[in-house]
Amino acid sequence: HPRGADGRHRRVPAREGSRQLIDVRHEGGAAVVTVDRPDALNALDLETLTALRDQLRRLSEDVDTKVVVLTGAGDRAFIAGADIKYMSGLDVEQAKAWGELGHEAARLLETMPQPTIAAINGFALGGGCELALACDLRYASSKAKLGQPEINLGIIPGWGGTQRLARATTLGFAKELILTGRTVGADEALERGLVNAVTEPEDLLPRVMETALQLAAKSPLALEAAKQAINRALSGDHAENLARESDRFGELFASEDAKEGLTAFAEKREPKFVGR
Ligand code: DAK
Repeated sequence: HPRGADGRHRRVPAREGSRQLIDVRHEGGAAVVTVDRPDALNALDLETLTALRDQLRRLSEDVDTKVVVLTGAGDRAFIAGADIKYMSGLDVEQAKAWGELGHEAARLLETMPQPTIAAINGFALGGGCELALACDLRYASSKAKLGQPEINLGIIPGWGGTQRLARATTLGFAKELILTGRTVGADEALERGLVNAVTEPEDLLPRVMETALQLAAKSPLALEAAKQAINRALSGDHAENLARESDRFGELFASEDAKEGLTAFAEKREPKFVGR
């Protein structure tokens, strides 16, 4: 059993019973996914991360979900990281599998057809910062604290942090945060491009939902094409990526949505997109 025979680890599901560790609420085309382990500052253990991965996989295939919002329960944490108590019992093989599970969740956020938004309502540390980095957009409460403190545990970020933090900000800033383990407040995160915007804590969810519902009204085909094209921006061959952008641009002209969007403009009305 990947969680080991250690009774300390086995207590977790017993204490939490059959309570949902991942809450999914649908609101006008947006799915709000909440990691709900506030007593552990929403740290991800095996059950929680597996449930999160499963929900993200399901939502990525759900045509009625136009946008995915990721957040944490309570007012202290987005996700305080991978569960350190769970990780302390892992051997090398188990740690690799654990790394893959986190990568899968992050990769879903990064590549699912729908836009993904992290609503960072508190601590986003280690694996929590990494999942936020895998989202397309990041909004933070002024109380948020972000960072990759793994170095203080004698490990390194294992769910993409070494790559995505450098891509989202700069190589130098990523090295500073990952090598020193220093955490930053929301304002510094904003200054560095680690988050898109900062709000007062009580304004975070309304602000995120406003953006989510704006996105939900756009053509999902165009959003997906844009997301995929931008995902290539910092990797691969530039000329090839430009050629792909051209192809995708052209292909969209076969869609009802492109006809609708272009026609609605000419007719001075709001477009109504259908996802075809
Ligand atoms: N794991 C487990 N429990 C956690 C936790 C975490 N990451 N963060 C907080 N908690 C728990 C605390 O243990 C405490 O539980 P009880 O002791 O009450 O049972 C409860 O949440 C409240 O936390 P505190 O009492 O500590 O609250 P404070 O306000 O005093 O401090 C804090 C808040 C966020 C500063 C502190 O809790 C903290 O430093 N937490 C750890 C943050 C952290 O280091 N996060 C990074 C985790 S490492 C890999 C795969 C994945 C990863 C790496 C490699 N491979 C496969 C290679 C990912 C690594 C990480 O994410």
